[in-house]
Amino acid sequence: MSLNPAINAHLSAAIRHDWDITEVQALFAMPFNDLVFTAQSIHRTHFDPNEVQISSLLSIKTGSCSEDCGYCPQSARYDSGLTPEALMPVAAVINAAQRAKDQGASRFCMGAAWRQPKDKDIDRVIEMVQGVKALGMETCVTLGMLTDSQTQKLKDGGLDYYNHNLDTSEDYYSEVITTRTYQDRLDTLERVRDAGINVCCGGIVGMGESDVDRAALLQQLANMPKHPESVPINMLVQVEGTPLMGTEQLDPLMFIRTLAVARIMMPQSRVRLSAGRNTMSDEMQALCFLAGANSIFYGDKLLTTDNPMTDHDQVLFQRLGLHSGGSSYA
Ligand code: SAM
Ligand code: DTB
Ligand code: SF4
Repeated sequence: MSLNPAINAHLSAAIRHDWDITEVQALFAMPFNDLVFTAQSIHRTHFDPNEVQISSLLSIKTGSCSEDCGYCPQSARYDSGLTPEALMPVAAVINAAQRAKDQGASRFCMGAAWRQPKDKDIDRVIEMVQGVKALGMETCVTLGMLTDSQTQKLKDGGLDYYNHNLDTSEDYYSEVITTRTYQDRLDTLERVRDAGINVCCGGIVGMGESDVDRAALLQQLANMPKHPESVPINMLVQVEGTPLMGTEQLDPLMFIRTLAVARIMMPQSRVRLSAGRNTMSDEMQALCFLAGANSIFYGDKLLTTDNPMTDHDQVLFQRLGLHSGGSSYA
């Protein structure tokens, strides 16, 4: 059987960093079956197709954030009913990491509701990183914008991954966040990359963005000099009190297309089916894995909102014949 030449071209293509927006739009416009087939075929040339990397999240500092991200329940500007919490003690974080490891997570991601950390905060976060690493887990932190010296301290402290999302396209960014710029995000990402820390960078869909915004987000990620090792694709979790509450729901098939296009453009990255799983059916998640997602957030909570229960995920993995494992080092 001969393949459609358009599919064949993608299957034999080298790793690229020079995507044109029209090429990305053409991927999104493919017939659904052709798109998912192409993504799954590429996935299989780089990864075990039945293996999913498992990360667990913990909010180590919750709420009272000075930023105005329109999706976020942790902004001090919105009344989401959240109880703010100061930076956690190190021992409590390590206990939570041990529980996540016991449940099957290989990476522990610690998130703080900061615009940017203070230098004294970095010292405590490094103690957390070292304690979690001592359990044999990979570490990831997401703390907001970093200075050069903070980035270097995290690298020297042994941090494996830094999460910093672009969230959306450059054009749509200012519709969602006004207290920092897209360029601020790119600058922190460059610092993290230059320091030799693995990059975890993705975005959120379902925020009312257009088709071209989703294409431009993936173009921006894939045209970085090196692809992020992890690419979290979040479906907006709508939280009461935030400005984006009530946004029109994204077509679930468009979410799957976004994962598939990410897989095609960043063949060696871990593409993570991230926030939003709590409202997705098992069948929808199965299609996400078929489209090339091979990482999830696991554990009953994301940062402040609900995620599927661990026993439900364990049954889903059994039903799909999936197993956990792997790291995102390509
Ligand atoms: N404050 C730091 C920052 O913004 O970089 C780190 C924590 S922040 C909560 C991490 C990421 O969570 C955001 O960049 C965003 O992509 C994601 N996020 C926050 N609220 C979300 C929501 N309601 N739905 C989906 N993703 C969300
Ligand atoms: C990412 O891309 N998604 C995670 C993690 N990186 C930090 C956060 C999702 C947060 C969802 C809303 C909440 O639970 O507060
Ligand atoms: Fe603060 Fe991060 Fe939430 Fe924005 S996404 S309000 S920076 S915690």
